[in-house]
Formats: sequence, C-alpha cells, structure tokens
Amino acid sequence: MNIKIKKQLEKTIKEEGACHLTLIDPDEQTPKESLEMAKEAEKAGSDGIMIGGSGVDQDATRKTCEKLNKKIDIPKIIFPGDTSSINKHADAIFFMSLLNSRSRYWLSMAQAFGSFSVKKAGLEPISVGYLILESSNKTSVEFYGDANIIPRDKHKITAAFCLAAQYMGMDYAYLEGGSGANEPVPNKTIKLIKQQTEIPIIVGGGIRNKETAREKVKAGADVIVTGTIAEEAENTKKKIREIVEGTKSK
Ligand code: 1GP
Repeated sequence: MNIKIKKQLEKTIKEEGACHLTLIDPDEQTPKESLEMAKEAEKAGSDGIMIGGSGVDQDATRKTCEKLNKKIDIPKIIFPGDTSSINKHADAIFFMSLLNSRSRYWLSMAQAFGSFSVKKAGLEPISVGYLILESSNKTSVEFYGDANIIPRDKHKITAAFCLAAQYMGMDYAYLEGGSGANEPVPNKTIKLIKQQTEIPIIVGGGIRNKETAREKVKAGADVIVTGTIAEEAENTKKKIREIVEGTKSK
C-alpha cells in the first residue's frame, strides 16, 4: 500500500514541529475559485490541501479535485463528507471513522461502502479516528455525523477515544471543533492526549489567528487545519501565511 503522503506529513512534523493543512469546502466557491485559493495556500507555505466537508454537494468535491489536480504540487487529500466524495483526482483520503457517532453508518458502514472505490481510485488511505467536541454553536458536522458530542470539560473522555484510536492502529486522531466553531478545541484536552497517546493529533475548527494556532501546537497538536479564515480573508495568502507562521514557530 502506498504511504507516500503519510510519510511526507510525518517528515514535516518531525522537521518543522507541526504541519498546516488548508481545508477547501467545495460548497463555498466554484472549482475555479477553489483553485485560486489553493494556489495562495501553497504560496503561503501550507503543507497540503484538504478538499471536502460535511453537507457538501459531493459532485462539487470531484469537480474541485479535478480542477486542482496537476496544478497544485502540495498533497491533495480528500476530506470525505460521504462515500460519494471519493474520486481519483487527489493523492490521498482521510479514511475516517467518526468514533463518537451514534450511527453505525459513520462508524464502519460508510467505510465498507467506500473501501473498494478508494482502492480503484488509487488513493492513499490515511486512517483517522475522528472525534467531534462540543462548541457553543451547533456545527454541521455534529448534525450530519449524529455525534454524541464530547463536553468541552471532559478531557479524559477525548483522551480515552484517542488512545483507543491508537490501539486500533489508526494513523491519526482528529479533534474536530466543527468548521466555524466559536471556540476551538481546548488546550487542556490536547495536552492530556499528548501525555497519554503516541499517534499524531490533528486539530481543527474555529482556529482564526496565529496565536491560537501556536497555542494548539504548544499544547501538542501535530497538524493544524484551517478552512473558514481562507474563505473570509481579504488577502488569503497573507492570512494563511500568518497561521502557518503560528503553526511552525518554535
Ligand atoms: C473543519 O476543522 C476544519 O473540519 C476547519 O474548521 O473552517 O473553522 O477553520 P474552520
């Protein structure tokens, strides 16, 4: 099995302290606009582009991947909202199980439905234990994922899930605050997970500036994901560069 992208991310984490990934939600702009955004993210030093999201028109994911393919050199990773996000115009896919979902569909059925398509598309699967944490606003991922939300102050519950993800052989644990979350995942949660587990931690949702990105990395995050700020910023490259600086400053 191809593990090129996984190795590339690991190398960046080792050499630069952490990675930054830019999330492009194909629902928010045309494929052409997404390409412009991805180009700016690449110039700003982001380490990869994630394409997808919950509640996305899944055909838009394929069209956006197609548009970015061959024009963007950094890794392009599908962030699937469902099995219909799977397409051959990317390098890898976050092959995720939503560990705190109430629905067996998001725990293992979607994965079974999608597995042959991932193989056929030649995508590198990067296995991810995906966890949705509480935010003060209800997020789309919480709704679509039928998540049994982990309360913000229950750090130990999140840590237990992350250790379980490690023991189940997953490559990453992804702590999701939800796109556009009012508050990002608490530092205390990240710190406890770092103490208790060995797999790299992805943190995303509600990270809007350099200082917050830095705080999360200092607490133990290995990968920082930002999406909304790139869509909202007047100067996309400048904003992403600022977050990349926060992610990588030692
Ligand atoms: C969503 O974690 C990501 O899965 C990004 O969230 O859009 O809030 O940056 P934002």
